[in-house]
Amino acid sequence: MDKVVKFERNDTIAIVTINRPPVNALSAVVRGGVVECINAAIADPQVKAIVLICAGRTFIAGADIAEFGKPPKSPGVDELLAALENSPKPIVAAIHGNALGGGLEVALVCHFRVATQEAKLGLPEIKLGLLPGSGGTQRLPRIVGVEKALEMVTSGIHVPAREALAMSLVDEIVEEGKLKEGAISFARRAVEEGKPLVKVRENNTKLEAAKGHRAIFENFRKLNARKFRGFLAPEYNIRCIEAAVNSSSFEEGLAVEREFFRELETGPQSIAQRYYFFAERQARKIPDVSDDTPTRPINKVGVLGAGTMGGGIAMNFANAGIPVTIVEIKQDALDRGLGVIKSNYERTAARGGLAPEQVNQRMDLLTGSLSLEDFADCDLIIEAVFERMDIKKQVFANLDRICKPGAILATNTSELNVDEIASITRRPEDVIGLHFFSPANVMKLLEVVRGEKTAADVIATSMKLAKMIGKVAVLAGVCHGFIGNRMLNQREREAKKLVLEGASPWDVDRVLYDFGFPMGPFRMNDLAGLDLGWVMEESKSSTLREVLCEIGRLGQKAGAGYYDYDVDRNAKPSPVTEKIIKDFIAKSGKSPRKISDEQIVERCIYPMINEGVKILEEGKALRASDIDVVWVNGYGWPVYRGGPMYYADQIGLEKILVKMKEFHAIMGDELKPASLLEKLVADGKTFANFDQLRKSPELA
Ligand code: 3H9
Repeated sequence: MDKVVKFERNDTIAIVTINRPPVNALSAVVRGGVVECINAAIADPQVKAIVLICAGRTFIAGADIAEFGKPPKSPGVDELLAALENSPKPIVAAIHGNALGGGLEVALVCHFRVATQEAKLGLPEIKLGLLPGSGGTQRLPRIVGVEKALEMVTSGIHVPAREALAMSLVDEIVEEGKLKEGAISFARRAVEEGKPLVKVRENNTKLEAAKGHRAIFENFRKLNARKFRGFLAPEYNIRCIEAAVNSSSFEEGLAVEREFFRELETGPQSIAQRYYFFAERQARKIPDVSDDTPTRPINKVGVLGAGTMGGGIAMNFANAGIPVTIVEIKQDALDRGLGVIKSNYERTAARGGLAPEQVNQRMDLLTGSLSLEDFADCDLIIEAVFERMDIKKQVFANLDRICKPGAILATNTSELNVDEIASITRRPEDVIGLHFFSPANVMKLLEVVRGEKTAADVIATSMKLAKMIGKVAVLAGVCHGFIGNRMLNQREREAKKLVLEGASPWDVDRVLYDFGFPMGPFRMNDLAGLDLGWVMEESKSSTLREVLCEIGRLGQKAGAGYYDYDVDRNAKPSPVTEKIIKDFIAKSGKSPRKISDEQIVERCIYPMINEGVKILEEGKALRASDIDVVWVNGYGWPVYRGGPMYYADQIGLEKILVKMKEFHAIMGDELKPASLLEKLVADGKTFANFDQLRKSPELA
């Protein structure tokens, strides 16, 4: 077997190669191997300079996340960094793929850095609820300045090599495929020219400008308050950069970083976010669809419907360079749809997110048509038409007639029965649900809905394609509302019931906002429009929503819904809504009761979790962690709470069961505890145990 870290010599240049797939993470064996090889290179009198390089797809992508929270193994990262930084011979980090987190921190203690054009560099620890814990917060601002460093550590952005060069984060760009030669040549030049051995820690020039300017940090906090809300790590990252600026020595700043890192690492937010990191990757694995399942080529996509959903879906593929045919019924709807897409791209370009020529390149990939027949040469067709079974069936009968053999026929339905839709075709094995979330060009989640007869290669292709277009895919089975909406329906129903029991819509919204959601259910309903699916002629004044619609309070767009809205769309509690609620309660003959914030959380969240368990027991989700991935990506569940099923494990399944039994006794069968929940509690198990058992059935 190949050594994890290998030492070789090219004349006077030592090459230390890390080969630890998949991403050369800094696990103990890597750290040990690098220290050993660097020491060997230093001791070798023939060696004048050293190149640190990685095999496989990437440079070091960070610390080994699986090692966090476990007893430390020697040598530690600090020992490794010291060996590199204090080397009396120049060390050149040769970067391809990604240099992330601890990987970039390693590169920053090397005396020089070269990178391929495609390489990306960043400190993404924030995404794990952490901060760069090996000097990154102290060294980065010394190279790129305080403002850029603040932005990089709090966003976790991966900076492309060209930009990194402009910020002096790398010293030279090397031709793709010639990294080793380029790094060796750089190392030779460093020796020949007697380049001084740069120690980033010694350079304070870029920090001086920020010294004593507290406003830089205050403004940054203010500007990002909304984005950082609820998270601990952004504030700790900022404080570390402040420490870099204001400490009397590098070591003092480093000590601050170490202390904050330890606090975050052992805190509940980072533990939840690390769980989530692996959950997202686990979701790609489907037990009966092996990784080597052949996939179908997707060179052209068809999208039926140029409305908000269809347009957003089409943009995903154009962004990935895949041509799309968009079909609409009427020319004006098609023109409008394409116009909206163009202005979306133009807005992104105006913000600097796209080069102007890219707008045209992407628009050129989109072809509008009024004829379904134009789907004949598409490899994947996604329909985004009105949510009605009869309409969907008609569409699929046509697609079956028109589309070439082997084409994947996908429905974007958010709740309809995919098997029933598939049954109208002669090829149900080619039919799948691809449930995008609105706005489809922005939202990361894709529920991939597997029909009873969907072929394995259709599933494998859909999962692969999702990654290609930057989506996080989760496999769901056919059931009403699939994973996400099926659980959301529980929350919606209970929130509305709570309001008729005495809680105000603003109380419910405030509690869920404080829990970490971007907005509560009533604000969300107002935003979506209360008239969604409502018809005046059929309205019976039997629900709060119906009454609001009947008097024209259709939501934010009408300036009034559950809330009143001012011209700037700020929401204010509405006395009109309050009066209607009061009348409803009076009519029911019950008295409003005082409902605590804790009760609101329990009533809104526990039934959702209970529904999640039912989804699991019916096999409609593969794992509890898949449900968490759906909720974090599609419904704004705060990632620092892991997801609803992870959250349930933290508060204890027994507590949830007790409450569900209470709700069931008072409110009937729609709140009946799931039998799997009862079983897990009886066995003293958690959802994490459940997933573990699924992974290794022999343990069950
Ligand atoms: C850190 O560095 C802290 C320091 O500041 C201080 C230390 C003291 N560890 O994502 P993929 C696995 S914190 C362990 O599908 P891609 C991943 O689970 C770290 N495992 O590939 C998956 O395994 P499996 C800072 C890791 O090509 C496989 O690799 N760094 C790690 O789509 C492939 O991953 C980060 O946060 C890891 N660090 O994307 C970077 N990284 O096949 C985290 C990956 O069994 N990583 N794995 O499911 C990434 O962002 C992406 O993996 C990357 C590649 C962009 C590199």
